[in-house]
Amino acid sequence: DKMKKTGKNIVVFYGSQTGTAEEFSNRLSKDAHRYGMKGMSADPEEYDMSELSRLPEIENSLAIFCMATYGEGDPTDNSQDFYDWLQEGDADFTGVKYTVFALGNKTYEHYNAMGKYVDKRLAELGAQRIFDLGMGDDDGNLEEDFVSWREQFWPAVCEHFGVEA
Ligand code: FMN
Repeated sequence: DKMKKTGKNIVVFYGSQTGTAEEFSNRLSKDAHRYGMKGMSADPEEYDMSELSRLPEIENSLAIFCMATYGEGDPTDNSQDFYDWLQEGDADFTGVKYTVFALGNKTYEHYNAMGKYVDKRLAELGAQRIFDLGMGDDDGNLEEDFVSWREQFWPAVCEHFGVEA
């Protein structure tokens, strides 16, 4: 049944200013429990991001990034350090499996710039994208964008890990 333990770990990071990305992150970590996976929602400011590539169970782990964009395509305050560190380019994400859900608003010039950046940059730094970038648009229906991404995401994760959906 769905409550059996799979030994898979999901950590969901949120770059959030007014709480939406954090809420999505919390929902995804709760979802994980329903699939028998460990789930944890985390503030990148309070997590040693360099730990990610050193996780002992890296092949059984997945990092999800719910990233909002502000200003001129800028990160949120709580993801600024993470962003700066990614830009420096000496981080190594080899072996890290990930996916990104971007939160933004298409009326801005730099639509979902932060989500797009993280999605692209992690791949450049050696991480393995296991599901396509989700684009959430606050000008349309952000909740619907999130729900439809999430509905496709979970079966893909289960298939990737070889666990029952
Ligand atoms: N969305 C974009 O795609 N690009 C932007 O440059 C951008 N700038 C914003 C600036 C302000 C002042 C505000 C209020 C929103 C902006 N947005 C932009 C939209 C937010 O990213 C979107 O509302 C998101 O859902 C907020 O997530 P949060 O509640 O987790 O902070």
